[in-house]
Amino acid sequence: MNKKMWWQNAVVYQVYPKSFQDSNDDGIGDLRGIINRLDYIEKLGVDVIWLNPVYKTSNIDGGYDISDYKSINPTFGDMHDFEELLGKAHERGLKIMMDLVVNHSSFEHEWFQKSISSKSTDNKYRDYYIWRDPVNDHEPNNWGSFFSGPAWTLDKSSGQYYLHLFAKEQPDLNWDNPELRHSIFDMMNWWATKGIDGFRMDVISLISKPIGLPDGRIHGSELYGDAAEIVANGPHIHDYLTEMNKHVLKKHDWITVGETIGVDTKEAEKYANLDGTELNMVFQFEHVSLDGNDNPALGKWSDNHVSLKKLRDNLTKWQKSLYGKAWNSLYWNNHDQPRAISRFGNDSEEYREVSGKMLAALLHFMQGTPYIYQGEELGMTNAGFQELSQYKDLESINAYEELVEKEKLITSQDMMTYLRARSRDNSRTPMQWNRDIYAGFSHVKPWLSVNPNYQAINAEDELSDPNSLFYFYQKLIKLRHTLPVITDGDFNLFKENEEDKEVFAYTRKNKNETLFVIANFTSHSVTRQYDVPSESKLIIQNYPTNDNQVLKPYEVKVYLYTSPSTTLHL
Ligand code: ISL
Ligand code: CA
Repeated sequence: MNKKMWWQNAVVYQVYPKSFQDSNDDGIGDLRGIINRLDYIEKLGVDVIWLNPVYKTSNIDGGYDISDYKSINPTFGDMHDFEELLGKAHERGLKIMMDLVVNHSSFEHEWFQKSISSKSTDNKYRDYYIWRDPVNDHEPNNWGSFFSGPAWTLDKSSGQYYLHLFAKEQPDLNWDNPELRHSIFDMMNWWATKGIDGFRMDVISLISKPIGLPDGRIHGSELYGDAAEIVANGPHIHDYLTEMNKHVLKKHDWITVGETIGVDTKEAEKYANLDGTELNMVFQFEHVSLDGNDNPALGKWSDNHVSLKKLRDNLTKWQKSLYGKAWNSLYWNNHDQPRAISRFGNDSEEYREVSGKMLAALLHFMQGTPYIYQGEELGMTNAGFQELSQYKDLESINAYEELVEKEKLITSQDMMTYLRARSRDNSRTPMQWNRDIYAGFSHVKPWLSVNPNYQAINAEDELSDPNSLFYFYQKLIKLRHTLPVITDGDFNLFKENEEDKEVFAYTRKNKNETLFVIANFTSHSVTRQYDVPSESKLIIQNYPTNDNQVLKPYEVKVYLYTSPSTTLHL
């Protein structure tokens, strides 16, 4: 694959339908709500909308527990609404990428209902899931679930355990069964006939389980073994994706991105190789795992701030390692991660907007396909919940029970602090459209509390302010669409930047163009001198004035140098 693919020049906007726009006043976002907001998404200028799951679901895990892959969650609408959304998006030149959740299904899925009904060898569905006999009256191995507790649940009637890396209502599918794999490929091709434009593949790095299902490592005082570590990038993962590519992906001009827990740059080179034999790109987790708790038993639960050096080293490694070999996806946050500004920037009134612009520019000038999570373009911040009862996400609720109540590893107060910093609900609060009650998301009380800061942070206000974060994102997207160097240039840190604790500065360079991206990561002014050719043009900045060598708090400046022989049409 040598020519540039359309998705290499695209920007994706992620919509979490439950929290985007409620159209029928039940407090829950829906497909009609998204249709009603297509103008807004089009105005931002993105190319693709990624929809988090919209399928029929048992609603245990925000739709990641699908009970029917071919029907729409009735709370969100029906298949006609979906087709209308797809049609209207296409009319505007917007593509739609769906979520594919096939590491597991819901326990209510027909396949699992048949699977659990009998362990007889005539029951072909038994082998669609992962069943094992007890070992010494216990679970078959020590794996813990991502959502606390063991990764195995006993089915009393058959005396066997089934595996669920996530909640017990999310049994893992057995990808070693060829018939299961083909059922999934058929379902994907069925969605292709509807005209969708691709898939984001949920925890796809976990589908090939290790032979013999060996115990995982136990970190610190943890109760269970680490399943993710031992399952990720299993023995047949690349065979299964190559097979999927042959039966499905290569037939369609799609965008595909694998959500790949446990993937390093070497593995990513396989998943997202530029020959196009597997997926287009992956979501890697390294840069959002650098600020975990120092106590390994607490994992992601912390309120640590990553140092600039660690973050820069990591992002630089991904930029350099994949260059010319595989394709990156670029993201600061999503429906599982806290809000970018609260985590990596500064969500105080004074610096929220300016730090949001700095983070946006830093990411959007890198190589890869950028993903904007709904509300990020407005500078939405973490939820700030004070009460445990405000949280709705099972990961947060279960973690509180396990770490505070059961294991007594930390105090309730500390856990509340960690939830405020890291809970997935931080990014799931309703989209802030305007200053009306419930931020214009709904006329009734939404399923999850609205962030009280919607009076200060909302789409309507930003659309009427030419200097808003919204228009800054719009400009970044336009620049990507106009300047080839953003898509194809190489990446280098400024040499003197490698140990810098305050500034992140890099270049992107192709034959004709060089970009110089310089960002102050701190809330104070700093002075730096970098060699930027004097003919360079300042193409974007987040302050009204430019003091050359002085970088104001969270200031970002991006210069473009064009070799004299070319003319640019900006
Ligand atoms: O965000 C996480 C880090 O702790 C995990 O909670 C998350 O479950 C993991 O990143 C996998 O995410 C995906 O699969 C889950 C689903 O709950 C997430 O929303 C989804 O993005 C199970 O389907
Ligand atoms: Ca609704």
